[in-house]
Amino acid sequence: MIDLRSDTVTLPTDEMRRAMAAAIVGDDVYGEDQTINHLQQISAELLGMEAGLFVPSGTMGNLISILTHCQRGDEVIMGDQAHTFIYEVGGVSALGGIMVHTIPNMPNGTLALNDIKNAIRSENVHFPTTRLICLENTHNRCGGVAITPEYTQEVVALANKNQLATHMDGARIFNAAAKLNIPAKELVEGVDSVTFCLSKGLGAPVGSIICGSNEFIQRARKIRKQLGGGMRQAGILAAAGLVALETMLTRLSEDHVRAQNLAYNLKKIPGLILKENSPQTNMVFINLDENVAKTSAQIITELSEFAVLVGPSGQNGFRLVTHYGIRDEDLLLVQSAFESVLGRAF
Ligand code: TLP
Repeated sequence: MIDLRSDTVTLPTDEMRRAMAAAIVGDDVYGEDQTINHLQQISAELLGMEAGLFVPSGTMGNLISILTHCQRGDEVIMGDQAHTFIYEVGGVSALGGIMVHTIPNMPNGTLALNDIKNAIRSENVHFPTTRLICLENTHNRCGGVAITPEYTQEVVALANKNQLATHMDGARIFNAAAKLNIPAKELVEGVDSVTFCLSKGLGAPVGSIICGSNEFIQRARKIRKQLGGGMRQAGILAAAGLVALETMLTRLSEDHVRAQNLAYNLKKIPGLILKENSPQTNMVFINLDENVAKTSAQIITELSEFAVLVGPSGQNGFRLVTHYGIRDEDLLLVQSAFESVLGRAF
């Protein structure tokens, strides 16, 4: 199978499996797992923050972060295309009683500063209290686009001026760093908390890290426990995360090049329209043109008969995500699978 549905499908490398088997572990609820402590420390250093916290998933990382920043009835401002708004099962509202105030994401993944300003509540007995602004980098639904540090700094300045906190869903922050060719810490300077994922393009089987100040992470640790996310000898998992940080960061730009090559091949096929400015990093977004007599769902099913798996995007489109499990020779097979399926579709 050539699996382009997501970079979450990556399997642990042999080196990760060896590290997992050899990991020194302890009870992490007591803070005694050396491997987790090491991973948290390395992660915090990479992101230029004081402390880190190992959590099972990106979804839980965002949830814990937002619950740590906000009280029940508080409001968080985020984009209407944010992963946290669309794909995290409404957890912040269901579990935290937190209001989500969405404003439109610009096509480049940012939020217009004016829209943020207008969304911040003034002091009034009727209003919820605005507490937090969330950004996402790279921005998944906006095409995997990297958000620049200059933009993030502007949002941080606006947040500071209004005594608001900022959280970055940095599930793919290292893809953004690779794309912009800068250290990841520059992308979160001044941000109060960030979640990044080890189990996407970095290939670890499980886990994400929240980074923030010592005080923030101490409170986040308690909320992780409250949600049932306090794990015991999870250094077994953290060991793979350490290998991910040691070995996978420098190769992410290979995925970006493969996404470019894939897009170049596919856009030549009649019936496919590459989304404007795609790809930005490791995600290719393609739509069907209106002359194609099949739905994208039918095409996805037919592609699977050629051992090619792609994800849906919107009503009539696809998302193809490159990762270290995709090799150069796979790209031609994907192209010919699309040609075969679309050749029968007019
Ligand atoms: N995204 C997944 C799906 O949930 C859509 C994917 O295949 O892209 N933030 C961002 C920006 C994400 O893209 C994801 C996963 C998460 C958070 C959640 O991470 P997990 O899946 O570890 O909970």
